[in-house]
Amino acid sequence: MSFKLVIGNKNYSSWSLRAWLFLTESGLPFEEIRLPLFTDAWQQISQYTPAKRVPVLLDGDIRVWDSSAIWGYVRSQHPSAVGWPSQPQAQATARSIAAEMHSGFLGIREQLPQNIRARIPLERSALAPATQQEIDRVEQMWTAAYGTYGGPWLFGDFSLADVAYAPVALRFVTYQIDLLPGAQPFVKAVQALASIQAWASAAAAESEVLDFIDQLHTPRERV
Ligand SMILES: N[C@@H](CCC(=O)N[C@@H](CS)C(=O)NCC(=O)O)C(=O)O
Repeated sequence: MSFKLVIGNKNYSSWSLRAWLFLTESGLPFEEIRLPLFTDAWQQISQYTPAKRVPVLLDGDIRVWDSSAIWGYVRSQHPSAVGWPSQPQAQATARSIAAEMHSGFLGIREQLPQNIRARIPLERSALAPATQQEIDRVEQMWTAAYGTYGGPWLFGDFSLADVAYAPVALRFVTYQIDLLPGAQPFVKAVQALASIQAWASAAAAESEVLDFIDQLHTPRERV
């Protein structure tokens, strides 16, 4: 039986994108159940997960929620699904930075929320100092990964670290964040991915608008 994946809006839901990208790049068939956030349809989320958050994976009667639980569960059944680099140092760093994303970067999440179809140019200096430091950290880790492993992805082959950071790359595109040259190859690699282009087209075609995201930055803050 194939999987079903409950997701939010493609434009706004970065955790949905991670689970979707993981399954898609793993070549595993699945059906999408889209529940746009904070609409009447969103109320159905309680029938899928007590946590009331997306993504949720349905495998028959089995439900798995939280993106990292989803790829852990799927990989236990499909070991060839997208995973971690095999070389120990690469794997240690890949796991660490993916965990860093999962539990941190609150400034980026709050000030640069996912909004794939929008273009809202911001100066880095207009952001809170903590957010600027988080962008510095992401730039440093991407630059170090490309410097060490040589691309085309953070650790050579496409891995769960790339899944974890793909939505961050798209946020930097939305807000036109001026990145150091060493961090740019990752953004370009993400934008060139056919699966990401398909997701972005679907995001652009969605009709729901979340004002608290689209109106977050006042015209004065915009470049
Ligand atoms: N750590 C969770 C985060 C899930 C999450 O926060 N999802 C957001 C959408 S991107 C959500 O469902 N928000 C609904 C709400 O806050 O009520 C994961 O990895 O799946």
